[in-house]
This record gives sequence, structure tokens and C-alpha cells, in this order.
Amino acid sequence: MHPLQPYGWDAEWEAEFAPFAGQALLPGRVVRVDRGLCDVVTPAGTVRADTEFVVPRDPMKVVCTGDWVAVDPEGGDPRYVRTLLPRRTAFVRSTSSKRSEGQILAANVDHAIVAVPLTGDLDLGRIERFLALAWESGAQPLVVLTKADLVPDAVTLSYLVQDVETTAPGVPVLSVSATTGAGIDVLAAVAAGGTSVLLGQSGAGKSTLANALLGEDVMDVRATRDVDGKGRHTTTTRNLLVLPGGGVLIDTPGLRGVGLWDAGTGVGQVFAEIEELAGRCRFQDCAHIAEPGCAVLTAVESGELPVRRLDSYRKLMRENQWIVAKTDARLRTELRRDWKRKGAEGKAAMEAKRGRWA
Ligand SMILES: Nc1nc2c(ncn2[C@@H]2O[C@H](COP(=O)(O)OP(=O)(O)OP(=O)(O)O)[C@@H](O)[C@H]2O)c(=O)[nH]1
Ligand SMILES: [Mg+2]
Ligand SMILES: [Zn+2]
Repeated sequence: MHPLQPYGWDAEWEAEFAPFAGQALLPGRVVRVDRGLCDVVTPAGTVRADTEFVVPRDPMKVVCTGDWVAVDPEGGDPRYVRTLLPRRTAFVRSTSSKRSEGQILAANVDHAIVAVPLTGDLDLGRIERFLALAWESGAQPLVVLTKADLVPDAVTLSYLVQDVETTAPGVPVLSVSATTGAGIDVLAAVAAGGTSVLLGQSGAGKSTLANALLGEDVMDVRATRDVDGKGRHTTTTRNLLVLPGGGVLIDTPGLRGVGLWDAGTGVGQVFAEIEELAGRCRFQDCAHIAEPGCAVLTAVESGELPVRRLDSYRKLMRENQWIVAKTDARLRTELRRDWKRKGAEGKAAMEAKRGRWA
């Protein structure tokens, strides 16, 4: 067995890495990133590596947890990451409203697990926002409602699950409790199929779930001081963990919120039923405000579509259009093309390497 197989190494990555194998570089997966340095697991063990060489001020090429890279086995400590293999998927949010920059939270993820605590009121808008980015990432989203043991009875629990289900068409919704163990087996089965990332607000119980899936206390867990998620974050780095039942899990620090980042397609998927209705409006460019023959408004009037959903759809669409307009569209198109241009990055890295030693 290839030593990286538990980390998700497969025939496709092997093919992707082939050009670098002949150049005496090592393949590896980034298991942690901390201020420009990352821990990379390679067939020769875990090495600490500098990522600076591959990231010439391009936020989309900042090496992040989950990335597959080629590491130079020679050189001191830290070593150098020579190239970033093209990502299959990437979860990206915008860093802040002031600076329009994307931040990659996890790469090469198959399941984007949005952890939502069943304590306090369910913030459906926040779930929709996370799901838009999850769909956009290319991963399959999953909502995990945590701390089910704190819900007083089974009927209440089933209503809460239903509420989230109607908010998340096409997305599996699972309730779990790390305290009683309910639902953990189902989650383990999902997580066994590839790489999963746990996302959500601080205190949602992400690290507790990670420990439950690991079967041991690897991640620090702490009681949150306040319920609105503004308290201290327990987890401070993104960590990639190999699960005993198969699969790889990335635990991330809590996020108070996520800004959309070019997530038009993702927003459309979160509100699939609205987009479906919109296709039946009389006018093709219907804004669903007061137009005659508007199927969306008809659905709101009949009670079929909650007005909250329509408001949320409008809000996220507007936010997304704004961020897209604000950022340099040309640059981002190039970036995207770049992601798809397999192997090109490697070639550039090797040319740079040659130049460096010339
Ligand atoms: N009752 C109950 N409490 C839980 C459960 N899961 C987690 N908790 C508690 O919730 C608190 C926060 O858990 P963490 O796992 O640290 O939360 P987190 O999402 O990793 O938080 P950050 O690392 O800050 O993002 C801790 O006090 C846990 O014991 C559960 O299933 N039931
Ligand atoms: Mg944590
Ligand atoms: Zn309409």
C-alpha cells in the first residue's frame, strides 16, 4: 500500500504528480498550516515546509490544509513546497467586506459538513450562506445538527430537522449527539468516503465530533463562554486527521460568518426550488417583485414558498453580485482557468527552480 493512501492518495493524484516524481520531489498532503509554514505528510514522514515559494502574492495559491503538493526533500528545515497540484475542490470565502479577497479554507474536500448546534434558535440564513459556499466548492454539502441530546423530545427534534431540510434541498440533514453517540455511525460512514471538512461557528461541537469519529481525544474541546459564537475559539488551526474507519477529516476553527465569494451557482443550488419556480414566470427576466404571471410570488401567496426563503435568496444574490462586481472579473477568470490548466503550475515551478540555481 502507498504510504499516503490513508491520506487520500489515488491513481489520479499519482498521475498528477508523475511529472515531479522524475525530479526527485516528494508528493505530500498538507495537514496543517501555520503562518506561512505547513506540515506536509510525505512517504518519508511529516516535514515542515515553507510555502512562500509557490505563492507569489496570489491568495488563491496560498497553500492550505488538504492541498496536495510536491516537496523538495533536500534543503534544511523548513523544506520547500515546490508546487501545488491542481485542486479538485476548494472551499473559498471572502475575507472581509472591505478587502475583496478570497480565502481558501480547505482544499480537495469531498464532503463539506456544516455543523449547526441544536441549542438556541436555528439561524436558517446562516445555514443557507454556508451551503451556498459548500455547493460552490464542488464538494457535496451535508448539514449535521449537533448536540441533539439537548433537545427536550423526539418530536421537537424531528421538527427541527424538517425545518433545516426545507432550507436545504438536495442536502442530507443528520442530527447527532457526541454525548449519547446518536448518529455518529452514520456520520462515520459518510466520512469514510474521501475527505470531509467540518465547518461552522465556534462552539458548534466540531472538534467534539472529530474526537468521536477518531475514537480518542485528539482535538481540544472547551465549553464556549457565550452562545452567540463571539467567545474564544478553541481550535485555531485547520487540521487534517486520518479516521480509523477510513476517510480523512479536516477540523477547522469556528467561523462567525462567511462572506460569499463568487458563489452564484452555489446560491442557485441552495434555492433550487425558487430557481425552478422562476422558470415558470411569464417573463424570462422576471425580478419576482410585482410582475404579472410571476410563479415565485404565486408560490409565496399560496404558502408553498416561505417569504423568508425569498428574502434570503434576494439578499444572498445581491451580496454575491456585489462581491463579483467589486473584484477584478478578468483576474478571477484567469485564476479559474489556471486551476484547470493541469500541470502548468508544476512546469512554472520547475522553470523557476532552474532559474534559481542557474
Ligand atoms: N451536550 C452536548 N454538548 C456538546 C456536544 N458536542 C459538543 N458539546 C460541547 O460543546 C462545547 C464546544 O465544543 P467544541 O467541540 O470545542 O466546539 P468547536 O465547534 O470545535 O469550537 P471551535 O473550536 O471554537 O470552533 C464543548 O463544551 C462540548 O463539550 C454534544 O453532542 N452534546
Ligand atoms: Mg474546535
Ligand atoms: Zn417571477
